[in-house]
Amino acid sequence: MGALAVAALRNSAEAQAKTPPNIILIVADDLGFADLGCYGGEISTPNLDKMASEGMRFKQFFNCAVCNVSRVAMMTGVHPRFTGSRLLKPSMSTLPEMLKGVGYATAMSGKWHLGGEPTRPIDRGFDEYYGSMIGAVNHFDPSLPDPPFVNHSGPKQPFVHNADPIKSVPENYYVTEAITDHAIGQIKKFAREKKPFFLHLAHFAPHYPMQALPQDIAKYRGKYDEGYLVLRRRRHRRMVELGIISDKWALPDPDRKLGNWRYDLKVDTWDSIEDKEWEIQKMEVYAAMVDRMDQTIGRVMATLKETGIDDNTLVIFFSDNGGCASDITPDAEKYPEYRAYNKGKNIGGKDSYVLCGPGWATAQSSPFRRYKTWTYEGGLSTPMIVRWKGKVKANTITNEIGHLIDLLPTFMEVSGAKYPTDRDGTKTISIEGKSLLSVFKGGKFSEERELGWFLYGSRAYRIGKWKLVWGVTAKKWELYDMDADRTETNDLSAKHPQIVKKLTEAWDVWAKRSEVPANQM
Ligand SMILES: [Ca+2]
Repeated sequence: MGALAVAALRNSAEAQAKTPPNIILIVADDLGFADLGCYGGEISTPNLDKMASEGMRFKQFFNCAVCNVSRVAMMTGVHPRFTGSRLLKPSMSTLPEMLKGVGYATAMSGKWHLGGEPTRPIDRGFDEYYGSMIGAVNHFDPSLPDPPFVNHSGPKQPFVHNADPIKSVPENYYVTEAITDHAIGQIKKFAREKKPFFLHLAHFAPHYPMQALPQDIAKYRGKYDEGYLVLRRRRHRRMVELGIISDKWALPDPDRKLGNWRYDLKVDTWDSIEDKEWEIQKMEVYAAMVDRMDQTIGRVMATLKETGIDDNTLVIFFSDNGGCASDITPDAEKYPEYRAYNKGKNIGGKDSYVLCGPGWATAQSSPFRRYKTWTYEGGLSTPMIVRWKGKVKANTITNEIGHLIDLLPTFMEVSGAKYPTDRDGTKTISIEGKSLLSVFKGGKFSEERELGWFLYGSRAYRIGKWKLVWGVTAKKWELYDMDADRTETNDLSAKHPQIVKKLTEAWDVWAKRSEVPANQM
């Protein structure tokens, strides 16, 4: 081959390398660490499993333990700031705002949960939005209000297409399918226009209410009759076999209720439950919701192939927090109303409204302690799948530590975008995440990761293998060696006071920077 031919080849390779990839960010809502097949679950998720087999799975990827806090971290590349009425602040630039700076088209389908005007998706960088801006919807009709025993705050008309309220939905509507249809429409449009794009597909599944299509529920009838502890153990074993977790870590029993707080809930023994059918149905419907989400992700992946953009599209999937224990328990004031509302109804149908509860949440977040809102691993660990053909090696599992705040610097690096130093005259907060691109390519971080968490009085701080954690009702610092004991069963705080001191001081600095209210520090 002549020098000119070599140069031409090189130029073409460089040109290709310089074409920024399309980015699709798919987020599940309240999906636990152990739900997907490729993370040890028994729920049928062939499309996500395929994505994993064609890409990379993270063992240690972290969110912020609850919906809206995770979403602001994911969108901005910085740890949330906990003061003020809005999490998304003028001093924070967003993923779509940044990517538009290098010519990306942007669209979002699904759950926003970062407020109405002036922080709607269309105010904060998305050219196109279809979905609901509040935290939970009726999956068969997002235009319906909450039943009287739950209350999701947010804008008055949260269900919109761009700025226009949607007042009703067609027959046979199901939100998981509808937001997927919207996302696929956007992908096809972008592919025709040959523009790089950023698409955020934010599922409402499997967040409560437990509502799913009858044909999907039918697949799971009878699968959960043995109860949540059997499921927690079964998933644990499967995760060990898959190499997702270490067999050296003990599988703890569910945490005991330590105080009166709405997310500290008692997990009853299976034998003690009288109305087992009621319990079982919750998980059957939950599994069906995850199953349908996976089916629709299959449609998205097929669209990438059909439109010929499969090779240059980076697809990422994760969950915004661990399994959700939220429940209206028999001792709650609203319990009679809750049960009366669902009486005689087809559980999982449009007219029912059921929460999954703490028992199943401990199985969803197997093998870890606690669940959504807690800073133990069950609250803030998520499956994380990255697929980027030719860039991310197929069927790999990394043990590197990643966090939602890493997405923005990662997308900067892959797109060549610059992080704005100011937004409309407001100086922006400097990025706190690290690009994951080297990890995607099989590398390791050269320095120990350092990450902090705060939520509803729970706290945590991680430096390298050490994690310091404070449960809101445990009210003390616990120290764990995450290499030896990621299931947080062997508290080493008494043995290593110097490490506790170092991490406590680091948490204090982090908490000040993150504007944790002084009375909670
Ligand atoms: Ca969530």
